[in-house]
Amino acid sequence: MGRKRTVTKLESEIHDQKQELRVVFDWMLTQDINLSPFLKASCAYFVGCGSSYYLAISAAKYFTRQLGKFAKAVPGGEVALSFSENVSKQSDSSIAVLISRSGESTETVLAAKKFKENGIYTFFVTLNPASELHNLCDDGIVLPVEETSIVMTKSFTSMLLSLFVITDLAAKTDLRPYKLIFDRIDYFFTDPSFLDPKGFNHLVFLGKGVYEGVARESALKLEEMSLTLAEAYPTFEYRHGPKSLVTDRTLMVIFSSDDKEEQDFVREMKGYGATVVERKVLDTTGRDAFAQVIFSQLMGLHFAKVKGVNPERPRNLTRVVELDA
Ligand code: F1P
Repeated sequence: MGRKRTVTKLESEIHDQKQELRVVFDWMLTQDINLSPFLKASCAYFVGCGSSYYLAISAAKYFTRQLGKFAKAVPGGEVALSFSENVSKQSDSSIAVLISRSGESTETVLAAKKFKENGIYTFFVTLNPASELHNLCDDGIVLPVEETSIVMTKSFTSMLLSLFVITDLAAKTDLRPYKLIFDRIDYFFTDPSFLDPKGFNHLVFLGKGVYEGVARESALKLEEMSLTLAEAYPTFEYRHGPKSLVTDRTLMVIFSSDDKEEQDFVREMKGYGATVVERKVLDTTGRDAFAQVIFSQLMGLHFAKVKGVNPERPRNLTRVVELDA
């Protein structure tokens, strides 16, 4: 009889999402979030580092889509150290949304301080109630999610979901489509073991609109978990140069719809020899983006396993990047 394989912390955090995302959604609806700063703001900055920055990209695009307001995602370090290049002087009527699992990433904390010094309203999203970000910001939410791994998985999906829900509450959008997404949760857990990492030497993730952040986070998952170099672009940017790299050893994952433009793009890439995996979007607004990244998290685990890399211990990486002040 074979020995039973133990499920690692990281694996269970990934699989927890099947139930926990629903819990986060229901919890969000019980929160009495003050939406007026979001409604009053003429523009919104979504700020974070690493995975939290990538989710900021998707959150900003969803915000613009649903509320029609300008929104920009900026890495924490850019706000902290290059403020005037990133934040307009006419920003006093904007809102800054600071995103951080730990609430302690130095650059995100410094960014919050900069926004405050410049009279900009700050709202945090974190998992850590005892964090500096929580103390600093004007308002925010601490999600009821625990994650101990170095690599961010359910913190990414739940923080992105929470920002989608806030946006939808502010826009007074119908929330019923979330139910359809949860009903189809198994789709996001598609087993990626049909992909043989040894068959490829070039890995690309692409997504347009709200899915750009998902593509970028997907590449980061492959890098952190399996030490595989991966590229990510907004889908149609890939035609403008990077496609020169495509060969029959390219694996391309595209978060795509059946739109003619995207299907033409897929055909073109297949024509260059790429193996294209299409992850079909399930909602025309992009609100399923929070869950689409789960496939890439599973890919990270799978690639790590085949390559003999420990996904729990990404090389050189710590759970939080804290810099000396
Ligand atoms: C963000 C982050 C992660 C990265 C690593 C270090 O942290 O950069 O994206 O994977 O865990 O921290 P946080 O500000 O969201 O806590």
